[in-house]
Amino acid sequence: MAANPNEAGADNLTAAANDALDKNTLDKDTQETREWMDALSAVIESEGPERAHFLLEQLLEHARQKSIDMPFSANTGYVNTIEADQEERSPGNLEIEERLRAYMRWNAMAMVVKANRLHPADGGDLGGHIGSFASLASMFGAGFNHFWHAESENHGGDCLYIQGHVSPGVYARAYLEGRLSEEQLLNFRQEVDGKGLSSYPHPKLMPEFWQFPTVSMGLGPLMAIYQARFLKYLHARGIANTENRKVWVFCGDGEMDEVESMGAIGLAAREKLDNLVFVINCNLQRLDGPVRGNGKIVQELEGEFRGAGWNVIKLLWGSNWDPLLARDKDGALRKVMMDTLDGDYQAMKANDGAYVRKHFFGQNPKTLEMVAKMSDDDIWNLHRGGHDSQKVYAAFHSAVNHTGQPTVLLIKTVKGFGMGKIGEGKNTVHQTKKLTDEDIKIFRDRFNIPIPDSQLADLPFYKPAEDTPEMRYLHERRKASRRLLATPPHQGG
Ligand SMILES: Cc1ncc(C[n+]2csc(CCOP(=O)(O)OP(=O)(O)O)c2C)c(N)n1
Ligand SMILES: [Mg+2]
Repeated sequence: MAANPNEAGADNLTAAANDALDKNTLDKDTQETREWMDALSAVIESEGPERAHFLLEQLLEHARQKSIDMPFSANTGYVNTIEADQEERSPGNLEIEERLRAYMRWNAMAMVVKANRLHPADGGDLGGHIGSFASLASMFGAGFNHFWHAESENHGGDCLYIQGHVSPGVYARAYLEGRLSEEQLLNFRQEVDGKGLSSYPHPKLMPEFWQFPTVSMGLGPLMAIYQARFLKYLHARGIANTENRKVWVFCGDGEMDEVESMGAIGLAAREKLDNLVFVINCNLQRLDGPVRGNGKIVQELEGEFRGAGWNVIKLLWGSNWDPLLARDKDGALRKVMMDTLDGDYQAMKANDGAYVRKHFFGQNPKTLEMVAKMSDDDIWNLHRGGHDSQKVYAAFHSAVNHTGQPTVLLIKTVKGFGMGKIGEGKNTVHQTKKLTDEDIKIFRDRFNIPIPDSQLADLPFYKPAEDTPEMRYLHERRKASRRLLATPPHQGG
């Protein structure tokens, strides 16, 4: 028997498993433990994770039958649930989608900044938030372009519960589509004579646009569960064909702390509401600070939802992490990912590539070595999963095809993504509504918005000509939403 459990066969074990062995002072037979671990490693390597999962399920079931007391963890590693080689590929033109997204980011920002400039009588502090939509833009893009069904003769339409304070992003898309005018954008948050736009989704003020009111926070997730239940009821009773209709809910990670947000998740699982998709935008921040400085909100939510019986899909890391993870044979990188707490992740995003090298990869000589040939800029460009359109597409695809359970997508992003030093990962970003000329210039350059310096002071909205590939693509996607795929009834798609 090896005196130290880590002496023999250590290469076969992940760093986390070694760590677990180190901590396990109750281990009466380390050799036997290692044999079990080695056997599992061999199955994972030769037959893949699905087979390993199956065998573990069998063992657990067997143990349950034998009445063994089994503490159970509902958590998986701090990595993407969908393996890189299992991703469904997006059929879209990702380059065009990115450019369209850039215009929407610009117009959403301009709408909020102009509203505060134009209406100083309101204290120059009108609501509407730039940072939240900035973190969500890729998810809306995937939904509008590829998944959400508009109401049509073939389909009752999907139901969308949109996080209230990201309304500028939805208005920005509708503006490009020609469904809202510039005058309306200029009246954002000024509900004047029917010409303005409501701050938050408001079906009474804008009945042709919004389906459901979602502010105060917590109401969207709670109402959506009952909506999904009701759709199932209508179908089961033969009152309406709601078979293909989905209910999508967008919520903030801070919003999940409202008691209403998770108040009915047990019901959703019990009723097998596979017509329900929760998308939780885990930017790790709320109004003025971190959601969990000393913890991990994604892991916490994963445990709660899986414990309640939901299908959980985590999307944490963008595609350029894939080669690093593929090289992470002994799990050193995965362990750093798991050990780093949310407060530290936010400190990384509020700094730069050199800081990430030192404080993230520097936690272990092996991970530091992994990025030795990468520049600080390369390291900085290792994005979180929610900013990777391909991976967002794959996560949405997996969610809509899951049967028998509701699905929650836990998608990690950066609040204020692309806003640079004024926004990214800053505690103050939620309230950032006044940008200096220099900030605006940086924003324009970051997203290549074709507005010349001479016009920047006016902060014009931007819309490409109708015959450009971008606009043709946008209109084609909206039409497609009425045929088979994509887009909600009264909203931007
Ligand atoms: C019940 C309730 N309390 C407070 C607010 C004010 N409020 C609007 S957004 C926000 C923070 C939201 O944080 P999070 O849910 O993480 O969303 P994010 O903007 O980060 O996506 C707060 C406190 C509200 N709308 N509703
Ligand atoms: Mg948040």
